[in-house]
Amino acid sequence: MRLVRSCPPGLPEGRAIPVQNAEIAERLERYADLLAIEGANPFRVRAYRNAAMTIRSTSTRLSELVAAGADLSQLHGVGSAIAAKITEVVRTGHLRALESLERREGPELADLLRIPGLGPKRVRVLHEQLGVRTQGDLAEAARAGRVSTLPGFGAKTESAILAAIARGAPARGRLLWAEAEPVAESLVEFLRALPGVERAVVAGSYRRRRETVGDLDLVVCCARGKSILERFAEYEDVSQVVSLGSTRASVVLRSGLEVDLRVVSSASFGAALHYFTGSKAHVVAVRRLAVERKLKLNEYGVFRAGERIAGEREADVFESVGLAYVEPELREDRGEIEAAAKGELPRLIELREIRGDLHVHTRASDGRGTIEAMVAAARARGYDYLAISDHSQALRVARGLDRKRLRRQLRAIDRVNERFDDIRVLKASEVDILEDGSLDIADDLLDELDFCVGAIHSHFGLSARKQTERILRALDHPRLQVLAHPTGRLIGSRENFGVDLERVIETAAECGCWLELNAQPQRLDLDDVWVRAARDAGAKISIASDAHAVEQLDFMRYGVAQARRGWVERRDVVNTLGLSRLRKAMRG
Ligand code: DGT
Ligand code: CA
Ligand code: CA
Repeated sequence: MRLVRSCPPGLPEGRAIPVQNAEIAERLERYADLLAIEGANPFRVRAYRNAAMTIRSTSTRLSELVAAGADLSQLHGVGSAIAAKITEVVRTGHLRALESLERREGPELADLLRIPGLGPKRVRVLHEQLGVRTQGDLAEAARAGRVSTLPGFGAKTESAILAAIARGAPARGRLLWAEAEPVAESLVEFLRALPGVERAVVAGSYRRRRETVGDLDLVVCCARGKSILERFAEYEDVSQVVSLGSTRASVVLRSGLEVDLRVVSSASFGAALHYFTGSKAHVVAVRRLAVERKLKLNEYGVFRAGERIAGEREADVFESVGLAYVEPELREDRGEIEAAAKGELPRLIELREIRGDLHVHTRASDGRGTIEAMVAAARARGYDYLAISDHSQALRVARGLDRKRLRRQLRAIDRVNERFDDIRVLKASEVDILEDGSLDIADDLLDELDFCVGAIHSHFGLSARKQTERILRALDHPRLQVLAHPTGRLIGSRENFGVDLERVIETAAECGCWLELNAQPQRLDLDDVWVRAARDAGAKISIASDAHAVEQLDFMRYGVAQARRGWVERRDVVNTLGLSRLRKAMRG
């Protein structure tokens, strides 16, 4: 395989496979977590987190760059200190700075951050005052009532902590879809190159574009099944072969990801693809329809009295039970069967219908690209408009722009607009919604912007009632055009900060404020269920990359996938409009 051939001798001891991007990113994130708990400079902490994010979302293997002697500090967000750490992980498999911090503070301290409501500051207090180093220590201290005696912790927090620990740490072991993508693509590429393989498709939750995947399920159509499965088990990225039969095999990859592979004949390929794409609930519901028609449906095909009437093509499987073809993203048994029976499925939004991006950053705040670079990248994607929306002054850790710097940026945007007539750069700001629901930019300055994107970046711990009131008050402001990442969740690490989304959606629909579907792979906020609720309530959606570097404009496709899972159509999404219709769609 490409990856291994290009890798020089001198891999970390005991390893047959180069260190992967996800592993490097995870180490940097852990290091950032521990630095944050220690109270290190927030800029430094953020630098590590941003670098980790970049590494997770790049398809270039850093191990290959290191092997080629490339200058890593050329990567966005990677300075010389971080470059040295990446090189160390690739060459040695270790990150000494992290390991010495872990020795000092306890290897599990950073895991406390996974408990909802515990940020670095609180973990530091728990660690310093109570000597807490693990979730077990914390549970013991909470049960003994010691947590509620600490400044800033009450009885409520104490019982919330206990409840969270009892529920178990939030989902681990699921990979973000975006992290699974390079793994899945390499595998498919490997399989398709094997002799006799006609088709190889990743089914399961990956094909349904769920935001995270538990494992990968591959369906391969091939004449020589057994030998293909043996070759698959020898794939260089495999660390363990769980099972190996004549039609199926399961392996674990070095990244920890499990892969199931089924080999099927071409006469069954469509049926197998449908079966293994799932979801289980969807397949069960389709099978029920088959039974009503006195048909038998399984992974080999659809049968009437023992005779196969469908199986080669997935669309025929649907047709045989009286359904229109259902896109994989909809197969969750959330009404798609009924809609397909009535011919009322939505015509889902597609990436090529996106005309611009309404939320991106530049190096003026915490982005890595200049305005010019971001605009060039947007033009390369054929966008009609791009909104520059750097942070406002309250978000100091992101170098938010004060009045003077924002005005300077607006003039710079004017100059860029004079140069191009195929794209319009819109003047925006990602304005902090302050604790009381007011905006972090004065009205007279807001008047100079094309529109503004409001966001919550502080006071995550307010009660649900206060948090909701805070956001409703912000929505009341006639200049607030988009509510960014409405729940604030980070997949796997931070839950919705408690806001009553139903009320927010209803209010947004009424007042004409758009709701963002933030396409960052760790956010995807609103999620599929809420974006569908927003659409059903008549709220308009802005699918936005929130790009902090030029290549992150491509996050748009993750947002579009999540929107499709939420039944979203072109007409629901404001950034499918041309510029003048977009302007007309704005508030007041
Ligand atoms: P995941 O891996 O947790 O992200 O989610 P899925 O949906 O990929 O689930 P997985 O990997 O367990 O199974 C893949 C598909 O195979 C699933 O969506 C439907 C089908 N499947 C697996 N096991 C069963 C089963 O016991 N009954 C039925 N009806 N279908 C199954
Ligand atoms: Ca799966
Ligand atoms: Ca599976």
